[in-house]
Amino acid sequence: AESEQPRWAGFGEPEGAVAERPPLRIGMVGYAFMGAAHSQGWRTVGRVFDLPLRPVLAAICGRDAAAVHAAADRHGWATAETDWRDLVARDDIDLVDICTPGDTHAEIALAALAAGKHVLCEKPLANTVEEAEAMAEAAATAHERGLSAMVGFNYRRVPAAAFARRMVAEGRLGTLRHVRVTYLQDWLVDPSFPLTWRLRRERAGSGSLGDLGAHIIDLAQHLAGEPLAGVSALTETFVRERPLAGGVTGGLSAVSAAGTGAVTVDDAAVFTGRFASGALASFEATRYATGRKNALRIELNGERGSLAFDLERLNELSYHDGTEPGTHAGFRRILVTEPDHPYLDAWWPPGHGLGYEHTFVHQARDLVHAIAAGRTPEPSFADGLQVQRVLAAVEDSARKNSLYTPIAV
Ligand code: SOE
Repeated sequence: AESEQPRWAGFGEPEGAVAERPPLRIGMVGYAFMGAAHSQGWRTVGRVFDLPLRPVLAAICGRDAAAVHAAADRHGWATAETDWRDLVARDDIDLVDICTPGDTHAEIALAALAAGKHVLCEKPLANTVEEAEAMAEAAATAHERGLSAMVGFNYRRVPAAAFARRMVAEGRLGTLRHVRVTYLQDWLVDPSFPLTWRLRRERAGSGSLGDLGAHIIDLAQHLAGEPLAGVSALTETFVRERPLAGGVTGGLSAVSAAGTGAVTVDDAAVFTGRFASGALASFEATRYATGRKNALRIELNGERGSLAFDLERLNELSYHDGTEPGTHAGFRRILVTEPDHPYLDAWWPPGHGLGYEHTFVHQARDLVHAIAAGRTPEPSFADGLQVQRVLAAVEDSARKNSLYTPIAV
């Protein structure tokens, strides 16, 4: 419910009888980077937003007993499990939150839905289209039993990105002509960075493409309000051998090495696409953009105006109103921190700004509302499957190289 007055970060009077809200008991699988981010989301969401259910951090799960107990203690989970099957079998868990590498998403999600749990699954939904199809089908069936399943494309939940969606839907850009997206990181530039699970196809499905490309495919389609109709792609693996990671499999953590192993995923993907409406799109996903840390940038150009967003300046949106006289027109900065902007009525006063972690709070908020209302959450497993199909099309196009025309020397 939207309050008439903003309640800065829960400082106002909560609406309704808080004590009477039924609990939503969460069991989370995985406790590395995404596990920490989701924990922040679940821990914070009920303090900031008025929710119909009360999230409870019931159990966290990971294979290493000592590490998972330490994670439970650090992130505020009541209990710990070392086998996800035990977590899924518990009747005091209502929702299973999957924060593991892609090779386990399908198995855990299918078991959780079959056991009557709601599911939140990290992106990309799966490692293959076949797995994603099974997951989307199971989610659709489970929905008839009152269960909700959501995929974690958290960048939709940056207030500026959500506001950009609203502006496009209002028609402020008119007919879209261009969608230009890049997602640039640089943590693989050093060739001595070890071979972590993200660099192995059997664990991660693909490389920059599934990790970063999935985000920008989802965001581009979400902002444009329509799916891609086709793609043409190039992918590359720049460093094909890397030191073996000794023991630790953390995605971004440097660890000691013993020998080398083959990188079996793409390091970078560059592709173009066409929306059904005819708008053209370009995409770049790489971990080799020296100096770029988490630069997700998107620009949309339409007949009536343009919008640009940069995740490294995530409280801002750049907007050009093409209907203004040329003498006065130009890109202007909208500071997306007003209570009337998405999610911001519950946070801090204008200008105080949010960050990366708040996207996980908003994701939790939206999922709790969908569960309470019996609605299919967005992005749904069907949306995750559609992104998986785009990822597969990109790989297929890159493999065939069919539209790539070499220049004569
Ligand atoms: C690593 O490249 C990573 O953590 C991704 O896996 C996340 O999805 C992205 O949000 C930030 O970078």
